[in-house]
Amino acid sequence: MRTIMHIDADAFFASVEQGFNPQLRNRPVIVGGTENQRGVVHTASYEARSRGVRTGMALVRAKQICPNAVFLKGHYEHYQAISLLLQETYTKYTPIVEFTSLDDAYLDLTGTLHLHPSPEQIARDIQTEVWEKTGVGLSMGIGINKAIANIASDLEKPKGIVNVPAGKEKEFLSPLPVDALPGVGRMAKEKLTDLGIFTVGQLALFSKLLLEQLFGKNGKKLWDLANGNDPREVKQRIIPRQISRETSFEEDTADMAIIKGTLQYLTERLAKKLRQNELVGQTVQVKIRYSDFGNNNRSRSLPYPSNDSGTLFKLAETLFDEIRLRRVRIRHVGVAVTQISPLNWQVSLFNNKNRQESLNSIIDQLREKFGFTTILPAETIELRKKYRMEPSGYVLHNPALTR
Ligand code: TTP
Ligand code: MG
Repeated sequence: MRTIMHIDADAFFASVEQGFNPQLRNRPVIVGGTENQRGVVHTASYEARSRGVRTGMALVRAKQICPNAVFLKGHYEHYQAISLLLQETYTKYTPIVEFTSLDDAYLDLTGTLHLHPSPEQIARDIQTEVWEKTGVGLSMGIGINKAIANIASDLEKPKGIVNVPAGKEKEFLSPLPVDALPGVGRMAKEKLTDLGIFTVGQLALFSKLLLEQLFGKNGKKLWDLANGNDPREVKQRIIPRQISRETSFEEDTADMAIIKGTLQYLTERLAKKLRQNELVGQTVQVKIRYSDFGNNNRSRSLPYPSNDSGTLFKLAETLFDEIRLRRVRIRHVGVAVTQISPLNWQVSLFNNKNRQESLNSIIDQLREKFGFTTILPAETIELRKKYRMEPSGYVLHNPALTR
């Protein structure tokens, strides 16, 4: 029997802002942009939520219903710094911590419980430590698997601790509405309502076979969730601050086709890494080192995070072109992304599952099967003059990977 804890920070971005600036405490705070901007609410403090402000709402609308709110663009570096502190705190209790976004994580406590009085005590200790250090409240759920822990952590927000003792899963789930289950959105809920299914308990008693016919593969998952089963393991995962790909040229060069081709190739590798780990990055940085070891870096953010090599390279190329190149040969180039977040996390706000994404997943599959060089941007073909090509990629002179 496993003991899994799910921890989700309350109104994360807004709580961090309130933690950093005491004048914002107990006031409605909205993060997403200034009040006249066209964007949407990324999150709102609980003071603003009580007036009806929600994630995804237009900022203009939020201003109408909560005129005295403080509107902020947000400070991603602060959220990342606090996330790091959360990481440090959680890993004191178990090494098996899986961050699924900056503010939400699963802890597998199974192997370390004997060191502590109870899982609830661990929850209270973590909650107190994080609150005192950062002013961020945490909601936590404890159960025999990820789904139970996740559902439990959501029930008594903010600052709730909900423990579902082993064996009590069905009792716990049964009265909840179907959309308490992870993955059940508006559409699925409507479909289930049509079938006369309103609660998880009703769903658990429904025919598994029929659910499979109605919902395909997800039908089986849905039935399992409703019956309290979730075999997924907690995978050790933290969200990296930065992922970069860099290389030094064998001999310093001024050949633009080679330099840009290399930059594009590195971006291609970087994007593959992001997609492999189901991450997206919002800020792109280009790094250049000259033969006299002078450096030139330049970075800028995309309007929304991406893991598409074309999108990332377009910005990287612009940055490269903007760096006024000195009349000195180049010895080293690199590209990096920061402001990294998990892919699924942004879906609700930036719903752009499009042709490009489908194309990327086909490219990834082809490369998985036949090697990385099976498909490459035409411009990087220039690199064949310089580098040996193997199925796994160009054999770069002195490649450097950093995280
Ligand atoms: P959530 O944990 O979903 O929301 P929250 O922490 O603001 O509020 P709750 O108390 O309900 O947990 O997301 C964490 C942060 O991620 C949130 O503060 C803002 C950001 N975010 C986005 O940028 N885009 C999104 O689509 C969502 C859902 C969150
Ligand atoms: Mg949260």
